[in-house]
Amino acid sequence: MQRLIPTLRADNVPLELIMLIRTILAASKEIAFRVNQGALSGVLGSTLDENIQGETQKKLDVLSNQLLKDMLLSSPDVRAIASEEEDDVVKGQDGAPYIVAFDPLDGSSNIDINGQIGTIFTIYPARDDVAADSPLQFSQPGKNQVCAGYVLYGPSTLLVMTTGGPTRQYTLDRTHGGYLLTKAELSIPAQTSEFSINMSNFHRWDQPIKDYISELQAGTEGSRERQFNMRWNGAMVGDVHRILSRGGIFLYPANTDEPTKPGKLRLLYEANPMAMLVEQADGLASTGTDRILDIQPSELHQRVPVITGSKEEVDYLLKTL
Ligand code: P6P
Repeated sequence: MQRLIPTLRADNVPLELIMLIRTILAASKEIAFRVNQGALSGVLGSTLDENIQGETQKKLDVLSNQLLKDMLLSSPDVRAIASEEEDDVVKGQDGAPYIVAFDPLDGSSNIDINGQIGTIFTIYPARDDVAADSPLQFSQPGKNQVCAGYVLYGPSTLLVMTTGGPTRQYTLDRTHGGYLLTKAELSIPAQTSEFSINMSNFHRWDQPIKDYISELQAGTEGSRERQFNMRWNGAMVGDVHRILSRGGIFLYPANTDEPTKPGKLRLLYEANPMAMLVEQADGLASTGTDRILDIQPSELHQRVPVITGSKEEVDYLLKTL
């Protein structure tokens, strides 16, 4: 099996970007170790603090964020970073070529129940027309991303990543500590019989979304040509990985009773990287009205509704909205 670096070289990825990806993955290996140690590493449970999202921070959230922050800010290739766990942009090296945004541990409510969790990361070219630590560094549409990926801490530790070409999957080989290529080109089936949504919010959705989900529930007893099943991981990284692996449609719609909060998922370090991974694997990623990768961000921790996955199923829903 091929190791990671030769595949990046074969994809003509610039050396500075390869070095930056290696830095991110070095942090991921330390996080994977702590996650796998679980209660033995003393990092389960919550802190007494909240992040800017108003979410109680888990000890592993804080540890993962600090690991990534320390490693990235010491990289000569990083001009600035943004994190779900940081209120503001953090300045790196003046003149460095890239900026990095990340959700250090997505799905952290799964930590204490040994569920799937993951690190989501995205890399953009740094902007020379604004200050290194300006939030405007990250006000670039997702189509500007030069790399998007996640590390899924599950039964095996998987890296799923694209640098603009195919979405590839690598598995962490613990014997020698490297990521080995295990799927050269992920491709999402255009059709699916599996949907992914938090049904407890049903009463809060717009009517077209309610009608669509009710249609999936009815299956062949209604207007659809097949029966549907539902999966909800509570961690976007796990749900999107299932969709990249076998198809599906994932939805986190806006809740009508929260007009100032258009959905729960953050554009910069959740929706955009996942949208790039899905599109490079033949899927679609929309807010319901716009292609996610075309959105011009207006603020660092901006939230957006997300509908993503199997092309024909996403298209079918978008036509009803
Ligand atoms: P809910 C995790 O907190 C997250 O940001 C995503 O990873 C996940 O898809 C979603 O929130 C889960 O939200 O409302 O089901 O807890």
